[in-house]
Amino acid sequence: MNTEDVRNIVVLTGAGVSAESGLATFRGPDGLWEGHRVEDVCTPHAFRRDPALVHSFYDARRAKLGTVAPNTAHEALARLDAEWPGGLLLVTQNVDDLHERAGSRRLLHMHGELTRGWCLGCGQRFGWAGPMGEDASCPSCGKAGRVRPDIVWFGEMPYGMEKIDEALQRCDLFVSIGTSGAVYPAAGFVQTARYCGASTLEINLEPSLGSTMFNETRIGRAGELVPEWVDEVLQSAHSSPISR
Ligand code: BJW
Repeated sequence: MNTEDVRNIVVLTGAGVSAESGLATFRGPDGLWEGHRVEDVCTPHAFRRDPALVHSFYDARRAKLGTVAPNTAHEALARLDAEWPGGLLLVTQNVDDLHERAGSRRLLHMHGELTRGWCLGCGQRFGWAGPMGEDASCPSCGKAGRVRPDIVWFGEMPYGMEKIDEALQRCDLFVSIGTSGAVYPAAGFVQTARYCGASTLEINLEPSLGSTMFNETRIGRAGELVPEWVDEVLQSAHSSPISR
C-alpha cells in the first residue's frame, strides 16, 4: 500500500488489539460470550431484568483493568498519534482504557468506557473506579440504585457518530485492527471510507466477516503487525515532501 499521499487517517480497533494484554475477546473460543450470553448482559432489557448479573459482569471486567497493561500495538498507535503530522482519529470499540494509558489522545470510545458511569435518574455521566453494583449512589444527584455502566449496549446509539462520519468522509486511509466485523455500525465503516475514496487496510488474526471489502489484509498478531505498519506510515511521512 502506497502511503505517501496520505494526510488523514482513521483507525478502528476492536477486542483483538487488547487480546495480547490478557483481555478476552468476544467471539473467540475463550471469548466473553462463553461465560455470559450476549442477550443476558449487553442489552438495556437484560439490565432491567437482572441488574445484578449485568453489574457483576462489568464489575469483574473493571477490576481486571487494574491487572493488565497496554501492549506493543497500543504503544505503536500512541506513537502514531504523537508523530503523525496529518489528521488522525482512533476510534475504539473497546471499553478498556489501554489506548489512553499507552498515550493516545485523538481517541474516541464509540461503545463507552468501563471507567465511567451514567445516572438514569439525573442523566449525568462521570468517572467511576471500583465496583458499581446495584446500590451505587450518583455523585451528581446523590440518588442510589440508578447508576449504570456507561456502555453502549445492543439497540443503543454508539457515541460520536457524527465526528466519526466526518472523519471517515475526509480520510485517505482507513485501518481496521482486531475486530471481527460482526457488529454495526463499526462493521460498515470500511464501506463509507472506500465510498469516499480512502485506501483500506485490515490487520487481524484471521480474515474478518468484511475482509473482502478491504484493499489489503494482513493476517497476524496485532502486537507484531501494528508496530510494523506504524513504522511504514511514519517513515513515509518523514520522507515525503507533501505538507500534511
Ligand atoms: C486478534 C488478536 C490479536 C484476536 N491480534 N487480532 C445492521 C446495520 C446497523 C446496525 C445493525 C445491523 N444489524 C443489527 C444491527 C444492530 C446491532 C448489531 O450490530 N447487531 C449485530 C449482532 C448484527 N448494533 C447495535 O445495536 C449498535 N447500535 C446501533 O446500531 O444503533 C443504531 C444505529 C444505526 C445507524 C447508525 C448508527 C447507529 C450498538 C452496538 C453495541 C455493541 N456493544 C458491544 C458490548 C458493549 C461493550 C462491552 O461490553 O465491551 O460492544 S457488543 C461487543 O461486540 C462489544 C464490541 O465492542 C463489539 C465488537 O466486537 P469486536 O471488538 O469485533 O470483538 P470480537 O471478539 O468479535 O473480534 C475480535 C477479533 O480480533 C477476531 O476477529 C479475532 O480473530 C481478532 N484477534 N486476537 C489481532 N492478537
